[in-house]
Amino acid sequence: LLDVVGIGEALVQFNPLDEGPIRHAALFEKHVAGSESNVAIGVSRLGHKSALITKLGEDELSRFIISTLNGEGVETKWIKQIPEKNCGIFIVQRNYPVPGRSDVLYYRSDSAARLLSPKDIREDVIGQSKILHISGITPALSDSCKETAFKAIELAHEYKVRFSFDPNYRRKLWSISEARQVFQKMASKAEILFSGVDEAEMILGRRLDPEETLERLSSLGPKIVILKLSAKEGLIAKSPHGRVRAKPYRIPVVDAIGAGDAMVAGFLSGLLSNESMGRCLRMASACAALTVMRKGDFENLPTSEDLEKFLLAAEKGIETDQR
Ligand code: KDG
Repeated sequence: LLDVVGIGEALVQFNPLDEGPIRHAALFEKHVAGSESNVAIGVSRLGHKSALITKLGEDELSRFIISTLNGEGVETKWIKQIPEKNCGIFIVQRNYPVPGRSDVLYYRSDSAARLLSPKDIREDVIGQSKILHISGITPALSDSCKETAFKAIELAHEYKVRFSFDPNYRRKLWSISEARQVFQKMASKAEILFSGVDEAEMILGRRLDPEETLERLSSLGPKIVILKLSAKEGLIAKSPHGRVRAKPYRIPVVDAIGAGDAMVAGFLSGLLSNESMGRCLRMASACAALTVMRKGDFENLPTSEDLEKFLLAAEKGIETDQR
């Protein structure tokens, strides 16, 4: 039995030691990244069983991804390796040109993951999972990736598997108008929907206040909606148990990439452990805070024990206010 199965591209991230324009960066750290891969690692660290379905090459970087996932306890046996393809990679540019923001340069247009097709989705794998998680990055990769996502969602419905969706809009992969239609469709099929304020605007067609945004998003279908407000405002959520809010933890930000996935992992872990909505949001917020404190999307994701220590310390007010 699986707690969470993710479907999407795992990539290698090169993150420079220096901030500023990439053309002047000389030394890089190499990390495993990719939205669903981050979520799969995150929930595994928190004690749940997860798997990633994707395609990779047989190149050294693809091997690096597989061994990292294995090392993190993520099931990799359904990952297919295509001999003539490579994995995708991306390079992070931190704090330039906008201080406090990271930008990315993608080298993924011919990656193995673009070849994912509905045939790669096994009914028994979806059927044995409690949660199917897919980000809006997967349908942006290719038509066959889009079909794959919808095939998996259809199976999830058939088997009463909870579908968790995070639009994760990536403007370098597709236009707002292309993404909007797909997001609306995926959001309406989701049981758990994570959304940023801009993504909610894309889905709803206009910007509304947070309360109304939550209301409208949940009227599309999802039982649980988590709205990511700004880094200063934190998270609010609506579920059949009511509305809850979590303030963000104040921590020094090194690289914000991966925060959304960490949040998803923390939230889903709370949900899988039948925690209250308030506690699920605090777990989500804590995972996001920890991950942005260093480079790499997943390395700082906590184990349950470390998460507990973080939450306890935060409760006692042991925070560094450096943001
Ligand atoms: O959420 C973080 C991911 O966006 C990052 O790891 C890379 O998957 C990625 C993407 O497509 O941007």
